[in-house]
Amino acid sequence: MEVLGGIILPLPFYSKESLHFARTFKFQDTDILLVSYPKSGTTWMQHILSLMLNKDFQNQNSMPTYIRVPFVEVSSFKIEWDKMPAPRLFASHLPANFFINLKNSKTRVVFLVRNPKDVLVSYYHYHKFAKFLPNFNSFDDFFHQFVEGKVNYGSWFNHTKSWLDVYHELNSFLITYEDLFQEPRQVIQNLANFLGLKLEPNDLENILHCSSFSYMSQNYSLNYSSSKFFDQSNGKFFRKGVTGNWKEHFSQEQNDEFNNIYQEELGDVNFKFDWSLN
Ligand code: PPS
Repeated sequence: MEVLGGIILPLPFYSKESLHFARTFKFQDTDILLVSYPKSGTTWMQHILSLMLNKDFQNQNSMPTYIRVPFVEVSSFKIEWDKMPAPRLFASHLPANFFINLKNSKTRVVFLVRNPKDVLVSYYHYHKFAKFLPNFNSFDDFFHQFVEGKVNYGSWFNHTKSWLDVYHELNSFLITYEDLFQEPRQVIQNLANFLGLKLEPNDLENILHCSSFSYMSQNYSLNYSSSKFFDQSNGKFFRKGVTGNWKEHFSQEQNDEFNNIYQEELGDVNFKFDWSLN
């Protein structure tokens, strides 16, 4: 693990240069940027966005999401950004302070957030599965690293506050994993309205079908089941895909500790999320 730009990042994918590239990225008004903390449903939203923009379902379903919606900060992809056709679609897990020049653009920013307790649990399992991330002795060890922000991409709290701070100054749209899970049809329609896209009823049905957990988890091109970066005997990328799984992991003590930290960190934030912390 390396600390780059003030946050911990796993080295094979990032470098000082790649973070500099992200910081100085020249956004175009037609760009669409998906921002999320890891394990918030990013892959799900990458797939939905690319299905919405490119109606060629056959092609979209046979290409990994990280190719169709690349991460701005990942150096291992050699992408000719200038040659991408508009609207360019890309993603980032970085906090908002990396993207100060976004404020001067009309770039559409889709901000995806998930209940941090479920993020923590998903991340914990991901550490067992991803070969490039360290292993933890116990869930409790990981729990403390997470709440202290000592994990890949830093603190969930800082990340979320950073985007909430600038949210109203950007051309942005906030989606929660919980809403998408509860009402995918409505959320996808609202997202299409934000992006100025007209979805025919048939397109909407196709998007709903192809972005379902069962479809994505069984699709060889999407599910990372052959990736050398993952220990396939130790988990699955498409693990559970539900809300509230934290209840099967958190002890009462951990829950109380988390709620206190959440209150300290986000108590003053004037934003009400629709997830349940109890
Ligand atoms: S990453 O590695 O940061 O890009 O991970 P990310 O894609 O953000 O998050 C992975 C979690 O999202 C769940 N997921 C889904 N849930 C419901 N429906 C669909 N279609 C879907 N696709 C991905 C995935 O299962 C991970 O959550 P957990 O809780 O571990 O299952």
